[in-house]
Amino acid sequence: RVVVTGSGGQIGSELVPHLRRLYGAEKVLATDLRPVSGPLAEGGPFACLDVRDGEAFSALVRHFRADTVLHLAGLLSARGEKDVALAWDVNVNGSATALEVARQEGTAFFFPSSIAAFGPSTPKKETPQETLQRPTTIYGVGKVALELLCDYYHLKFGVDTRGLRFPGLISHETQPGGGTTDYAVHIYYEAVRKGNYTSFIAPGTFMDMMYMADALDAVVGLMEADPARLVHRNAFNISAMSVDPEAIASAIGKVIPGFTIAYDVDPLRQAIAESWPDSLDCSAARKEWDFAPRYDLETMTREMLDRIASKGGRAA
Ligand code: VAH
Repeated sequence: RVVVTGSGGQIGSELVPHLRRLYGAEKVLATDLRPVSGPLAEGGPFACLDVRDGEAFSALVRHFRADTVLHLAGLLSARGEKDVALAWDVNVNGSATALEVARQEGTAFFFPSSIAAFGPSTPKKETPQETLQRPTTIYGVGKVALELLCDYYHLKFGVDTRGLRFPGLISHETQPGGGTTDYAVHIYYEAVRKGNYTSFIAPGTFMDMMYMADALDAVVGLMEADPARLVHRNAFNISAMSVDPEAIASAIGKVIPGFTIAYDVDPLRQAIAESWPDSLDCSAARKEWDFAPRYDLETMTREMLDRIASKGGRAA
């Protein structure tokens, strides 16, 4: 029985229905700071929750008899730079509260780390699973803090903590809000709507990306993995591709001939992108729990454009 925080976000809005299909709707309690509508609310149990409220959080987990907390609530990288105090309060205090609830209520705990947990002094190509982590965003600082705290809670209290360093996630259900990799989602919507896109990230800026379907499989694959195989826990490097705006534009052009890309670089998000790795080494995830993404740039592009076109180009 699973409690998911941040259920209305880019990952949560697809992970909750995915888990309900896998485990049964009544086994997955979706929570978010604000009420949600549609499938999330109608498809199974929902409750409002501010993850910083430990009392309310513990009560929800206890009454739902949860055995797992999947904690997704948080602010993304660019938004965090605009409100550092809020980013720290939600991403660190909120996540530390969630982890303490997991310890008190005896549940397993999933934490979403990110390629943002690395910084400019980290090796950029084939970034190792274990390496220097000196991120230069408040979002990244929070991710490293929680990676360390989750490993500590496992070591000290035996909490079954597990995490993934997500790359940029590309999806067609719910738009990400305030992320640096959001360009890689917007470009698909604009390609369907207008046949062109103006990117806020410069050509030649490579970042790890992955289709949302592979991210959902990775969460389930990790949480269901045999703990005896896990050498690492918080958090595994995972990625499906290392791309820049030009590569995505070229893949789109093969499906929508005449698609054009232009550039109007946003200095804030460009600087964040340049502080992150170009490509991750995902060998630990492959070895310890058989991580194997199914989508590459071409298959993801075809499916993204099909799904967005079938929605009439509207975001969720
Ligand atoms: C962001 N999409 O851009 C998130 C993610 C890897 C990037 O953490 O902030």
